[in-house]
Amino acid sequence: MRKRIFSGIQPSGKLHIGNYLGAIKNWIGLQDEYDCVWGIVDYHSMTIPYDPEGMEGRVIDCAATYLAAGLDPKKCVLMIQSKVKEHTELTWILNTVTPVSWLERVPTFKDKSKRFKDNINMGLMDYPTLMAADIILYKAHAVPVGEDQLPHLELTREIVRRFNNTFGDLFPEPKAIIQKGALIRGLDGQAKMSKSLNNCLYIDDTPEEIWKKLSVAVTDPQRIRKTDPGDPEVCNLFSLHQLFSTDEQIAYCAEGCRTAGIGCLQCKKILSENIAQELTPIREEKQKLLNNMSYIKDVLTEGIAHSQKIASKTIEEVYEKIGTNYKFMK
Ligand code: AQP
Repeated sequence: MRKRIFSGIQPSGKLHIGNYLGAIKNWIGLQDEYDCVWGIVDYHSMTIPYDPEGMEGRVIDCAATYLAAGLDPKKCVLMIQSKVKEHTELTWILNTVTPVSWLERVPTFKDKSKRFKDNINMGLMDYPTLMAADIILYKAHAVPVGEDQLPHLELTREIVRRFNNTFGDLFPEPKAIIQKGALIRGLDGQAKMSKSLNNCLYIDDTPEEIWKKLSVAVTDPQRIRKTDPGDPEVCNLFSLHQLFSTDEQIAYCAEGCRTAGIGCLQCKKILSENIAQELTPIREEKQKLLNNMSYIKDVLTEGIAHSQKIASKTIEEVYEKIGTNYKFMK
């Protein structure tokens, strides 16, 4: 029996290279080793203000991006969270063992409460409990996550411990799989790249758009003129070079930056070409997929049916543990 993994992305906008490098690209490498369930976690995306009319389009876009980037439905399961009702049902049950104080201290809740002052809703606070339900519904042993999601996963582990201690052992404590690209900063070099911040390079961006954004992106703030030597270690774009460029190009840019041998624009040009080279086939494949909606529908229908089977079995076990498997009703 292969170990199971669950992870997902919320369809809160177009997916960016943080989602690609911190999640999808790593998931591709895990498909052969683990029994993988990849979700489009639409209920998570309702925790900040959103456009209901655009939800369907964003879900389709997310599915097409997963497939175009290389997630293979012959090797993994692709599903939509809201279509397997046990995700929210289990969330309620987990809510009863999750102290409010655990949720109040989550960094994302603190950050988003500041950013969305007019909409500090219960869902925003309860996001990690829904995430815990997403994962343990499939009894996942591991979760590939970016660094930003680590506090959430730690909370999942605490919730699992609480549940198992209260009702008896049922769920494994999922471990984090942290891989390359664990934290991609926005092009302003400040916060992490986020769909809800205007700081993204999207997986869909054309070579022209990539160049337009990179040409004005923040580098080493101390390097004002081309003749100033810079420090690649503090340059946000250098960290992207390490994920997109060859060893020779990385060495060339690092040396050129330190000695002021090359300017930031030269360095950005190399990076821009490499990113475009990696993203263009994905963008083109995605376009083809979007013209073949019946295929996307079939993949998701099959994935949802598969997920449903696992979820139904787990929730029956949960009923048994929590005392709601009423024999007199049988
Ligand atoms: N900047 C990032 N660097 C590395 N990994 C990232 N991930 C997201 N942003 C980065 C990884 O993508 C997966 C799912 O992310 P998500 O979109 O569901 O949630 P999010 O992190 O809240 O994404 P955004 O873009 O910040 O969305 P908004 O702005 O709508 O809240 C996770 O594995 C995550 O680590």
